[in-house]
Amino acid sequence: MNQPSLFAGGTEVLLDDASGYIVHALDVIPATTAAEWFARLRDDVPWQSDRRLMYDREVDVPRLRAEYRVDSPDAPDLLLQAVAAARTVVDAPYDSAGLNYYRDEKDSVAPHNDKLQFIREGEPIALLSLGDTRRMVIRAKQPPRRVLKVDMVPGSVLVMSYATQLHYNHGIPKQAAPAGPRISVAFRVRGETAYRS
Ligand SMILES: O=C(O)CCC(=O)C(=O)O
Repeated sequence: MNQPSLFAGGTEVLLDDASGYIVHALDVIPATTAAEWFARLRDDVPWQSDRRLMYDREVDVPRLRAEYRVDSPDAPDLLLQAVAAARTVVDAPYDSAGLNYYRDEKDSVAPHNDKLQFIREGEPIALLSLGDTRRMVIRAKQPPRRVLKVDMVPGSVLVMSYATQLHYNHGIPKQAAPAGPRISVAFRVRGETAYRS
């Protein structure tokens, strides 16, 4: 398993025990770069609005999404730079970038764990944050249901080990306070697993 290296910009270890590790590395890219990447992704990505079944109704997924491969030199240059930045924190052979676009405080992602059938066993997930800060809530599945709250500041990379997906759910709740737009780029190692979750 890849263990995160110490990173000069400041690394907070939020969890490191038998249930896995979660590390938040700040200032992985400079603020000016984070702002530039945010604007380019917002303007250039063909964002998709998805629908999902909720009880007996179809509803909009409350954020926009896109997905790219990043294991080929043909991948968008910005995402190749972004995956290189994430790999300074944890050197996993990332091949997939899942992008989420939260337009305002009403957009969210419900508590979930990543679908492990679509991630190579043992490989960590790395989340690069761009745009406005949103709070992630990470909650243990078992009592006493420990809760971690992480302010996902632009330019940071949050690394969650594979094992944490068995023991914790994570989500970005809607919030009452106004929020500007945010983009997250979730790097995963899909390997030979089915590509799209
Ligand atoms: O936006 C984030 O930082 C979290 C995204 C997420 O949980 C996911 O893509 O599965």
